[in-house]
Amino acid sequence: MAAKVNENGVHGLEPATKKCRAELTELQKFDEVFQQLVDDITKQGLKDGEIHDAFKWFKEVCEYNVPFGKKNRGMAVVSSYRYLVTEDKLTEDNLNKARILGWCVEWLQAFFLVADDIMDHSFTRRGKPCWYKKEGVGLIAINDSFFLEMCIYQILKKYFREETYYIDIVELFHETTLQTEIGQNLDLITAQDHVDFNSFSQERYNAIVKWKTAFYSFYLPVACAMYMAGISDSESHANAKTILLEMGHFFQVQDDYLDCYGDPAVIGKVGTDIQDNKCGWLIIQALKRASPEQIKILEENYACHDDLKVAKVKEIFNQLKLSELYTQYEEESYQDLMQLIEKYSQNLPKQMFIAFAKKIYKRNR
Ligand code: GPP
Ligand code: MG
Ligand code: MG
Ligand code: MG
Repeated sequence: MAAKVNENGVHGLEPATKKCRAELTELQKFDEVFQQLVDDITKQGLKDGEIHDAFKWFKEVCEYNVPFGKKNRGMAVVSSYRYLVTEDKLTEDNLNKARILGWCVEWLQAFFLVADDIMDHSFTRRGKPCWYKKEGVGLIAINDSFFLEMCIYQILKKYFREETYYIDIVELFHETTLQTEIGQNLDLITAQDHVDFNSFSQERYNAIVKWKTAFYSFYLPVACAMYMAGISDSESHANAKTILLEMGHFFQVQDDYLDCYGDPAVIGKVGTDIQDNKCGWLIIQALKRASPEQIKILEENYACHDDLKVAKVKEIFNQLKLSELYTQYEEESYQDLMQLIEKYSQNLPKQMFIAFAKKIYKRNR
């Protein structure tokens, strides 16, 4: 599979060389910050002979795992911040801080993904082998995942410790990590060993996606921007959360759909949800619609690392026209979200939420 994400240079970041600063896109400016952060994290360790080798390894961990994603989450910090403050606050210094916070979200994502790929027995991520699949890495990736988490707090301490909102942000990252771990647990315990469709329900599905995805992917980036903009009251945060958790729910439905129906060359990963016995959106919809005969076939073929069995499950999904159902759901979900934005944005800028939503609806990767 072509490593598409890497076509822009060694780190897959947008090239920014010949343009003057004013012409750089927001993404290029965001990308420019990354290498500095890697240097901040690794500079001291690389100079210390005793631990040099560890930091040489960690530098590669960061460069392999952090910068190759879509960067929607990281960029959302910057774009939300732009919506939340008045023009005079949009100084290069403040925008740079928002970019750094955005990269902290990307580091959090890398920490989760390195570990998630081990737990989900995945093969590829962002068009390349998963980190743990690389020769010489294996289960060292567990320690690397812990290291990626700690990078967040190194960065926050260096750039934000003098800010009034420092503790809010640190606590936000802690709380979000716990929430995601709760969701990951629900995802994993609902998928244990043998097929037991009795444990799969729409309610369980809703809980899994809220906790494993929505908090960290949607509420976190906007909450970072809100704290940076001086918005810390619980009502504003509760309103933002209501909207963003709904957006996160849709996003994970889409991830589950793409796991089966997405093009691996485009999404950068090969789906494993059927093999892994996941309580995903497709199987939940299938169980609501299948005949007793179809349920029997699903029971016999779900949760097996066997291509023929996976194909039989997909055949039932096709018979039940789940692809069409998804298209319909996407449309309805977008309309529902727009209504939620109308109702809950209140003092917060509606456009901030709409812009975020537009980035994720109708995506194919
Ligand atoms: C997405 O699930 C959720 C995560 C990546 C959170 C992982 C949380 C940890 C505490 C490790 P997924 O497995 O469907 O994502 P993907 O399809 O990208 O593998
Ligand atoms: Mg997972
Ligand atoms: Mg996974
Ligand atoms: Mg998935």
